[in-house]
This record gives sequence, C-alpha cells and structure tokens, in this order.
Amino acid sequence: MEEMFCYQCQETAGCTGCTKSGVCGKKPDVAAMQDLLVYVTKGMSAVTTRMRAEGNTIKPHVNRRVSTDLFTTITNANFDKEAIVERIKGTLIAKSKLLAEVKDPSGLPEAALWSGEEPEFEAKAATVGVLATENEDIRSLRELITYGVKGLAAYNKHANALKHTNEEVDAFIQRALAATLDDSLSVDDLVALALETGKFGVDVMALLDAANTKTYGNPEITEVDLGVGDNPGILISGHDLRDLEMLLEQTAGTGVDVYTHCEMLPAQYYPAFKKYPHLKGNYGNAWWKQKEEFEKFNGPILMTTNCIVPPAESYKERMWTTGAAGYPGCTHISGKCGEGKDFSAIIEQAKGCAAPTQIETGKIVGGFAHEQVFALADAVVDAVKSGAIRKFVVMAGCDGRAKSRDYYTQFAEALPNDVVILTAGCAKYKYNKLDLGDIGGIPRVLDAGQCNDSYSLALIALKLKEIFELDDVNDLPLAFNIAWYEQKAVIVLLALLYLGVKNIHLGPTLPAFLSPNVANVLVENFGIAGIGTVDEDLKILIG
Ligand code: FSO
Ligand code: SF4
Repeated sequence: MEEMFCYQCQETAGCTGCTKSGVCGKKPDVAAMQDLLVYVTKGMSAVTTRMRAEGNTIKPHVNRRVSTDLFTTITNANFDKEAIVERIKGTLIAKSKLLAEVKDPSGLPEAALWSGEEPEFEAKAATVGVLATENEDIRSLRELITYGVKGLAAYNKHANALKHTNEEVDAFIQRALAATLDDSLSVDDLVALALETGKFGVDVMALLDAANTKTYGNPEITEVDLGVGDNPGILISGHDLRDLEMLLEQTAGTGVDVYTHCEMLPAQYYPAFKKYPHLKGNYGNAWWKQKEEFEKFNGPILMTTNCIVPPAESYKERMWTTGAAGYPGCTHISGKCGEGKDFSAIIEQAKGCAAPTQIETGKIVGGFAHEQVFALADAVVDAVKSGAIRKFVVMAGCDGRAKSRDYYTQFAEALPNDVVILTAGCAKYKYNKLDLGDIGGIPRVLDAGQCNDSYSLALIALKLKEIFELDDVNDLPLAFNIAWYEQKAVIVLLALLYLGVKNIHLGPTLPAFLSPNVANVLVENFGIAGIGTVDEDLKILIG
C-alpha cells in the first residue's frame, strides 16, 4: 500500500511517482492534505460553475480562494500541514454557503456535496488522490489539466495581488477543475480541454504582464550587481512583486538592504524598483542551491512563493513565508491577496544579523521583455537579415537539482556564436553567468524575466513573424529547448502549444504524468520531443 502518490513535478521519484516521501521533501501527511485540498477546491469549483450557468456572479473572494488553494499545492510552495488543513476547512465552509444558493444541484459531483470534520480528513484524502482515477489516459489528462490550471492559478494570484482580475480566467479555472470530476468526458473531450487550458494560459500571462507593467513600468535593460554591501540584508525569493514593493517601502531608511533571489531577480528590471537605493542586488542562484546560499546570507529570507527547499536548522528561524508559501516552524507573515502586509518583525530580525557573506562578484544583464526588445527591433532584424544572427533558441523554464540538467549549460556553451538564447524563468541560472558575449551589441542571452514572462518571448516571436511577413511562427529561425520542473512550466507549455508552436524539446525528462497514449497525442500533433545529447540536439535544433 502506497503512503502517498505524487507525480506532478519533473523530479518525481524514478520518473514515475513519489510514494514514500517527496523528493521535494513533502511528507505523506502533507501530500494527503494537499490531495484533499485539491479535491474540495474542485468540488467548490463545480458549485461555482453551476452557479454561473444559473446566471449568478461569483464573488471575488471565492475566485481568490480557488487560486490560492491551488497555488498552495504547487510543488514546494507549502509544507505546512496545519495551514493546508485550515484552507480545507475554510473552503468547505465557503462551499456550503455557495451550495445553498444553487437552484438545481442535480448531477453535481460527489466532491461538490462532500463535507466533513477534521478527524475525517485523512480517511477521505486516501480516496481522492491521483490514483482514484483508474483509466491511465483519463488520469493523465485530468492531471495535465489540473497541473496546467495550478500554474494558471499561480499567475492569476500574482495579477490579483496587483488588483488585476479577469472573470473569464476565473470562470475557466473553475470550469476546468469541475471537468476533471466529470466521468462523462471522453479522452477527446479532455484533450480539447487541455488545449483550451493553453488559451487561458496565454490570457492569464497577458493579465499578469499588464498588471506588472502598468504597476511597475516596462522592464528595461538593467545591470544587476551580484556582490554584497556592508549592511545587514533581507533576501526575498519567489515571484510576488507586490511583496517586494511592500518590503522595499518598509525597509527604506532602516539601514537594512534588500537582495533578490532566484525568480525575484527580474524585479530589478522594472523602473519602479530602481528608485530604492537599498535594493542592493541579486544573491545566489536558482532555488535548488538555497541550502548553502541561505546559510551564507546571514540575514532573514522571505519566501513569497515556491520554490522552498526544507531549511537546515541553522537558518530555519531566519526563513519566513508569506502568501501561498508555508513551512512548519517558519513564521508566516499574514495578509490576504491584495492586502497590505507588515514585515516589521523580519526587519527587526535583520537589524541583529551580520551582512551577507559575499559568494559572487560582477554583474549580469537582463530586462529583455517585449517592449525593450521591440525598441531594439531594427537592430535585431538587421542582424537576422545580414546573417549575423542565424537563429534564436528559446531556453525558458526551470532549473532543478538533477545532474542531467548540466546538459543546458553545455548546450548553451556549445551553441555557435551566431545563435541568441531567449530565456525566462529560473532555467537561466544554468547559463546566465557564462560569458557568451554579444552580437553587434545584442547580448547572446536575452533574459525576459520570470517564468510567466515567457509571454514576452511569445510576443517577440509573433512580432518577428509579422516583420518577416511569415504565415507561421514555425517558419522563423527559432527553436525551443525548454526545461521544466513544476506546474507553472506546464501552463507555459500548454500556452505555447495553443499559440501553434511546434517541435518543442522538453527536458530533462518528459512528465511522468503523461501516459504513453497522451504523450503520443503531443508527439503526433505538436512534434514534442525530449532531449538527447548536446551534439544530437545541436544538429536537430540549430542545423
Ligand atoms: Fe523556477 Fe520554482 Fe518560476 Fe517555477 S523558481 S521553478 S516554473 O517556481 O515558477 O521558474
Ligand atoms: Fe515528488 Fe514532485 Fe510531488 Fe514533490 S512535487 S512529492 S518531488 S512529484
């Protein structure tokens, strides 16, 4: 009898599933509560979907609850069982109120009607996990949709925190979740829904892009310092720009500096964050190196989202969480999505800490989101026309601890000098500190930002297609060699498929949740492939 079953991320045990404990550090009791939280959130979504069909409007706090519930269950976002149990209870209460408003509850799935007290949660959780769906193709598609929708929900929550919402996105998230409970849907129905999830992936990334750029301006070319100063610092990680803004406001004039970590690095490309002189630089690398780097940082670390690595005791009391993130024993800063937060306790702790130990020096350059690249369009187009740039390769996505990911460093190093890398997400840390030079002043690594800023890369591709008067984005001198880790990468992938991008190479391994038949659908219709050796892939992708 398996104690848990989770195969939602790339690092799943044996490329099949984590059954005893998660490679990420998730324990069976937490996995069970996450399964139940997904189940009750799907149930509530079936209720709201019925209510919309009956002509009702769903209140914003209900929409926000659905997105936050899902974000809580994303890989390595929240390890705090108590916090997850509280979300289950809150969702059951919210759902029962909604259910009372449904005129015709006939045909609603069991998840929509189920309710229970905390002592019943464990037994219920054991019956509602991934393996509750027996048919492997239906299970595969249900999970593909669920994971894509988790990614959607994460981006939606970030947009919501900046007071940008889109009722169609919320309605879709809930309709798609409800559909994963519907036994009448066929494989074909679910394939169509997976592709529709990609459409809403584009929509939510557009929503978040608008939220970010309207609030903080358009990213611009920026040099970011990798060294450290003499003041104590707070390291902020994750993806939530609003949290960074509040932290910068509250640390101003306190003598405490702020450093970005991992996916927070691209915040430094936005004009609005440049006005804070105490935003010192970026510290460290991709999420999976945090154990040794957080140790050396010496000051508090604020995790605003995933990716959390279970902390060592030596720095656990310096690690804080907020939003959907959580870790038992680490203090959680409260404040609902869009509300103000009080970071004074973190700032007080920082004041008593030593300045960070320097682990790197130098600078890196980023900020190549859509408007900045459009501003350079003439130079880029000239370089393509003259042959100075032969090809672009999109190497967006995630980094991770698997040794096999060294492939991405080697691939970047082996690329001919006339190839430009377009990147977004933490995948960049595999090559953003290599000296790959430039082509006529255009850096050979163009970093658009966070994983959601893959949207910028799509806009850039569509702009090039327009400039070169092509009918098909696949006719551009553009290849895709994407690395994935968790569920936000799933929505980015589905969004690219929706935009018609073909022949994406996805690594370092294909998702365990794709059954052979579902994988075949992706191979046959979209030419999706895994990765091979660097030499083989250079021939295939660059020619
Ligand atoms: Fe990376 Fe983690 Fe941004 Fe993910 S830090 S792996 S795809 O959370 O979301 O790129
Ligand atoms: Fe395993 Fe990934 Fe699930 Fe963690 S999130 S339990 S590593 S499959």
